[in-house]
Amino acid sequence: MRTADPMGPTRIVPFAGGDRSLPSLALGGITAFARSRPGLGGVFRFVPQMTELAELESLLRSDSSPIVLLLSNYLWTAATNLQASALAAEVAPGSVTVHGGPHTPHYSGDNRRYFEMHSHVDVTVRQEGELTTARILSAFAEAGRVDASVLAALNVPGCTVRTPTGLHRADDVERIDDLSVLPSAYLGGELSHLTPERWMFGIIETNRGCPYGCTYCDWGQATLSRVRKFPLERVLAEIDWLVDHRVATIFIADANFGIFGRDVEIADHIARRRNETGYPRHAIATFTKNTNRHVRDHRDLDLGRHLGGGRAVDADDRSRDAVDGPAAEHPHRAIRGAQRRVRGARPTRGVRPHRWPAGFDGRFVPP
Ligand code: B12
Ligand code: SF4
Repeated sequence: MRTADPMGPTRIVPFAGGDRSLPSLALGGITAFARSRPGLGGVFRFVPQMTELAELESLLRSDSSPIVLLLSNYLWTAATNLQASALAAEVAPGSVTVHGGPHTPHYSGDNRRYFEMHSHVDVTVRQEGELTTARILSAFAEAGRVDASVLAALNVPGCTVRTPTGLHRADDVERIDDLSVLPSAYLGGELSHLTPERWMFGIIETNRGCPYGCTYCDWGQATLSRVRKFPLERVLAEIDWLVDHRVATIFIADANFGIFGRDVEIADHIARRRNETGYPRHAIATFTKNTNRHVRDHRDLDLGRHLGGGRAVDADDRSRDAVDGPAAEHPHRAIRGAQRRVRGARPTRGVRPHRWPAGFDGRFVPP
């Protein structure tokens, strides 16, 4: 049986591997929410988010009692996260590794192979992670032990769990309808220790979900879903936090920025703060495609200029070309066409190129 160290609270270790300049907003939100749940703060000790393997290794070697390792898998973190997961299993046996995020295979066949290939993966989580992680920790707290089988016995939604008798795949988790229940990772200080002024991006979500269902897309595992909004005051406060912490680029993670009228106010806020302070230096958004009423209606206001002085916003220029151009009936064809016209950017298949900092290879060394 996997049992937590009876001498002290079990450590919860959020890890997004590889690069300090790319902390995981997802994990920040997940730990902020878990901390806010009654009872969990007293039972577990939340270690600040880590991005480097060496840091995790020194934590594990200094105290090898079992941990709950939360891993946020994106294309750029997945390989290091697997190393981290293997390390925890080796150095701190009895730990439970929880893999979530868009790069964690969630179709059942792919998911099964993932477990087969990586014997140190204990739990995978599909879709939004806040409720599921809080439920996982509550289950451990109630059972009085850190043991993946507890999650299978309780059939915790959204999880696939390795048990001694095989994999247990629970049903999908319900979507979080009211996003105001989620505390902000930035405002709650979950990421402050990771030197924000050196981040490549400060990501903000103003809403979640996408009403469309392009087959190749896994936008936050929330395609074909109702778009849910974060409270406007929170969005503006997060922008202020990023500006005050001199984060160079704000990346709006929405699938369809501009779909709501209030998005003009958000863009305006970014531009106003930039004019006052010089930050953010850049803002990047992916604009609403098929329904671009607000982008078009507000062309006089120029959403691009609002987002930060026009020339700072490369994504917006492409998008305006896209909504103006004859190819506007298909967002991706339009965007590819626009790419050819904007700053000599080379067209790519299906994915918009960003203007990466010179030498960008997935890692970013701040100047
Ligand atoms: C910001 C972003 C980037 C930034 C990353 C900056 C950074 N600091 O991380 C940059 C610009 C670098 C980037 C690059 C790319 N990206 Co990108 N990006 C995004 C974006 C817009 C937001 C990600 C995000 O933070 N969202 C906010 C968080 C809160 O939401 P979330 O990720 O959905 O997380 C939830 C769940 O997944 C889950 N979860 C996440 N982690 C964990 C962990 C645990 C333990 C649990 C339980 C749950 C859990 O809970 C979270 C909260 O509910 C997403 C699209 C989107 N909106 O999700 C694409 C996305 C992640 N990117 C994608 C792609 C394809 C790319 C590129 C490959 C594109 C390209 N060809 O250049 C490159 C990769 C470059 C490289 N060299 O590695 C894909 C998927 C990639 C993948 N499998 O990881 C996405 C999903 C977009 C899509 N087309 O579907 N990207
Ligand atoms: S519109 Fe964009 S975000 Fe939505 S499903 Fe299609 S590609 Fe994904």
